Amino acid sequence: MKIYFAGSIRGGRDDKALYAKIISVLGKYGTVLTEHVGNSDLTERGEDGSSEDIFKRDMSLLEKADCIVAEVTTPSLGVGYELRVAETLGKAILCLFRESAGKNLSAMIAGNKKIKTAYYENLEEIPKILERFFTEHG
Ligand code: 6K6
Repeated sequence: MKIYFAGSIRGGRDDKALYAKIISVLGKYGTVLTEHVGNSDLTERGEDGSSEDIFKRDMSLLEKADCIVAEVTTPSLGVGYELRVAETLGKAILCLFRESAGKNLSAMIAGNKKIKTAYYENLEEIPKILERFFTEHG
């Protein structure tokens, strides 16, 4: 199973430690193609590499992926774009939204029947959510 993990970069790095933890749980189910999303050295300023190179590399990884798992609590244009591309490519899609953060999830995600959205409060709930998703899509 090739897993594309998506999380905010230029949209803001407040949840980067959480992304790293989710990526480590995802390792139980397959290869995470985008481990860099959890890298604590990546800042929202995005000075490493040209945007064009990043875009080309990520779109190619997304094509290779079997599914996409996105942490969507911190809103990110890039993650929203990746989700739409994943939908067009027919990939299985799981979004994770942390209700305890007090944010509002876009209706473009919450209202999309092609996207499974799991609402959670804390990290301890993630293993069960992933287990359910990969039992259905493994
Ligand atoms: C270096 C420093 C900051 O960013 C970088 C390199 N940038 C990226 N590297 C890899 N993937 C990226 C980068 N920027 C965006 N992405 C992709 O878009 C990731 O797959 C994320 O899921 C998503 C984040 O989008 P933004 O709009 O929050 O940046």
